[in-house]
Amino acid sequence: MSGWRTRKSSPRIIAGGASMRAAGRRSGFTLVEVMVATVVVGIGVSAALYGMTASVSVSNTGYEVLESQKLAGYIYDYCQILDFVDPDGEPVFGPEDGELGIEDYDDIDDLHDLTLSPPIDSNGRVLTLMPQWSQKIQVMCLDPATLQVLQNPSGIYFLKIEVIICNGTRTVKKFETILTDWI
Ligand SMILES: [Ca+2]
Ligand SMILES: [Ca+2]
Repeated sequence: MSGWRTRKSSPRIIAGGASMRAAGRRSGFTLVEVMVATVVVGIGVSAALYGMTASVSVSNTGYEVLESQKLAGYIYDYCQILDFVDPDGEPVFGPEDGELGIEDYDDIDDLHDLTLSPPIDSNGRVLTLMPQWSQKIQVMCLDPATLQVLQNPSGIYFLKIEVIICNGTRTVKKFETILTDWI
């Protein structure tokens, strides 16, 4: 009897062991399944990182445009406190004799071909916290009738002020405006 029990019990153990191994195969993962899952997760992480990078880039671009508008606005405001034509002596296009820097400039065309880095605010104060930014200024005289650039202006003319805002070596935005002393 005991031999019978032994023989009879043995298949149950074997069957049980086979059942456990089968269950182990069902609940585990094959190498291929693990590799596929790794690839899928990798693609998902890459997509998420790309989305974050694109978002940061757009955010930085928006910030730079706003900063450039502000810095260009400072130059146009600063022009409002300068004279249209030099008030002293014989006016020339560009700085007159003895005007060595922005602190000496008193008419708008003195700013021609000037690069300010760090930039200035609308009162001429240097923005020391923005050392990587710059304001590049070009001033042109325009014929009021044709708006063409005058090489040798005389009489009444408009002034076109071009301001290019750079962040480091990169140009962020270019601005233009036309000023007149008619009004
Ligand atoms: Ca001048
Ligand atoms: Ca001047």
